[in-house]
Amino acid sequence: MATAKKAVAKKEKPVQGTFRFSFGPWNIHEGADSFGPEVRKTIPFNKKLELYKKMGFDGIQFHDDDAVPGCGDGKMTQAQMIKAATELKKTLDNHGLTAEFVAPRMWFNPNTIDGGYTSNDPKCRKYAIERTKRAIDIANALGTRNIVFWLAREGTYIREAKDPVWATERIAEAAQALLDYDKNIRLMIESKPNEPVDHAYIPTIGHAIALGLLTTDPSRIGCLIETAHALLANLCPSDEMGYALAHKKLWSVHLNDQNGLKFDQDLTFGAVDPRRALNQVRVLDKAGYGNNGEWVGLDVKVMRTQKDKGGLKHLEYSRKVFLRLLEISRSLDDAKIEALRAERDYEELNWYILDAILKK
Ligand code: 3MF
Ligand code: MG
Repeated sequence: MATAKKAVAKKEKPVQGTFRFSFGPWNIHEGADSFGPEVRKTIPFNKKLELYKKMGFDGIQFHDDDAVPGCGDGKMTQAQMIKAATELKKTLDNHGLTAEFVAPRMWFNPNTIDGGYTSNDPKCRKYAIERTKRAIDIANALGTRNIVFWLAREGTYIREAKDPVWATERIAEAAQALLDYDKNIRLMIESKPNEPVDHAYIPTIGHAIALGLLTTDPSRIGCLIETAHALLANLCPSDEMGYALAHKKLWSVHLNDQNGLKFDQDLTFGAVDPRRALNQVRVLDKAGYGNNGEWVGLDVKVMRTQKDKGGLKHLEYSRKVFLRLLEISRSLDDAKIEALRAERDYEELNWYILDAILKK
């Protein structure tokens, strides 16, 4: 029996993940929020690059204009953008860093006040698609085929502002145009249910995966799951990851933490609920996440109260928390867990997990 054989083989050598860490330059920031100005000095981009390896990170995530400043303003030619990205690739190589993805940061541009792909204004929709094509050019120059769609303003403040069928079709049309533009790239949709808009289209990972079915190449549409975004949809991040993993669609993650249904906090991974964090690490590890080159991205913000000197701790500690939880997860006795499941003794299983987390 092939299945029984597989199970035995599995027991001998359990599947484990391979974990390499990444973050984006925006995760080291000056601390401005909607109600107050910056509180820390700017760390120049080139200085940030020097910090990655020192902190144990090998991958860098980019917005298009992190990589090529000003690329969305309509003042640079396509050739100039590619040239700038090619130069940056050399700098990354010198630092031993790999570009994980490029995401078009459209939400600051006047053309996207009411969204890009779903704007009611055709000129703005065109801007969004053209800008994303340039993000693809930049990604190619940086040596990555991953394009992230965080659909910031693709939604509404009042439901009557856009037709939801039409809006879904427009997002799918944009995705199709991009898949057609470059036969090698793949799109990773980073779903989020709200903020900055009241209701975003493609609010969960189920929506993200299903969107692929509206294109001619669903195999090139996957997702990036952010802990806080799942929690803002009142969903369990590790179950969301499990769902995406079952579909072979979990191509990146943004680990962080979040105190309930409020603004997107991007707290240090595990800071609110270490058990919830353990379950995310565990589902990734058990599914062999990273064995096909997927990265562990940390989308975390340092507290606004941190002084200049402490402005990197959220990244270092998020990585540390991940690795500590990985140790805990791998120390758990799978046979014991199976036996407790079979016995339906979930109280004992509950204690087993709590005991592992709270160990002195
Ligand atoms: C917003 C986010 C974004 C995305 C980033 C990459 C600014 O809640 O999580 O961070 O992660 O734009 O697509
Ligand atoms: Mg994110």
